[in-house]
Amino acid sequence: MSERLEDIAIAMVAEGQGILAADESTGTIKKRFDSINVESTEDNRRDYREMLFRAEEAMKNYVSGVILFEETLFQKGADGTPLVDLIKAAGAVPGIKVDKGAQALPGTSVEKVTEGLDGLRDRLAKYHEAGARFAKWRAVITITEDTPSWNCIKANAHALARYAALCQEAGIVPIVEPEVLMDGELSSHTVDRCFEVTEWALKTQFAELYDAGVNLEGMVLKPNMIVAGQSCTKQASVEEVAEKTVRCLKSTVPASVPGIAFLSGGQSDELATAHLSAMNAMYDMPWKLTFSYGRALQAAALKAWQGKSENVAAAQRAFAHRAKMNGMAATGKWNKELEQAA
Ligand code: 5MM
Repeated sequence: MSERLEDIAIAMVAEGQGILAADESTGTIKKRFDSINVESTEDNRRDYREMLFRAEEAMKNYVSGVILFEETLFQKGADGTPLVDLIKAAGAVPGIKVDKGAQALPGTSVEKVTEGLDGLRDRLAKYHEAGARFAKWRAVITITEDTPSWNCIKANAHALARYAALCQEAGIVPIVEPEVLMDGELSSHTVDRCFEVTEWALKTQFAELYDAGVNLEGMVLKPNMIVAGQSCTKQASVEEVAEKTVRCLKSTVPASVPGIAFLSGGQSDELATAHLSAMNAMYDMPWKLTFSYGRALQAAALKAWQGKSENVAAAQRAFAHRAKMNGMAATGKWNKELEQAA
């Protein structure tokens, strides 16, 4: 693999492929395992993720990169093979979540700022040595009647830009993820409010990236789509989400960014696929538009697995199906009949 940042970024958004977000932190993976009554032990986490990375059909054809939690980057499979080697053998790029999570922003009751810059330069050197060639940092922006505040938008954009510059210095491609939340208790906002806030966050983000000297050709953006909040009574159609998302991105993301890989954010598996496919089918864009899904790629596989070795093949098939559907969406070729046929 070439070591130029630009080439790594292009490989991460290769035609018909996308990124598997398997970087659930300890608390989040516990929640996922609780939903199938599996205890979150180190071995169970290893078995689950090893199962995904050994799902050859999905990994070789539709997965360009995998975001790992630190534990997984240094973990070995049951037979002693480092999990990173499984990812590389499938032709995908290993990546690492480097943020230390979103913490309460002083002076507000709901807003958060993502932490983790202290000591990041040293950690990045260690991650590069272990094989990671891209990284991820996620900021969360909450919409309420009074938020987001400028303080929240600015603090998160600034931290993301400092993180991105440190990554590039270490030979690691930064995924920049400013997520405007669609789920949670405070999520009754309209699709237009999501547009307005996302546009604000992304405009601020690219100004900060410019100030920090980040090479836009050596990064990938991971944004939310423009959707109504989960508890809003008026949900937008697939076409409206596609139109508003592309319009928002065209007005904020420079053409020098090679690719945009969406988060799913709590959308159902099928809607996350349908939205991505509609954008790619309906619009010409200067960047690649693909997926970097966590829940929308893993939910079916997790449910099929149930923590049992006899379910591994079925879970891998479920993962391969979802990965294929999203791979097709990344070229605008998905349709509902493909789901039904499966
Ligand atoms: C896989 O989940 C990632 C880690 O979340 P925590 O730090 O909360 O454990 C998360 O950042 C994820 O990569 C993005 O939210 C995209 O995942 P979804 O499920 O929104 O597609």
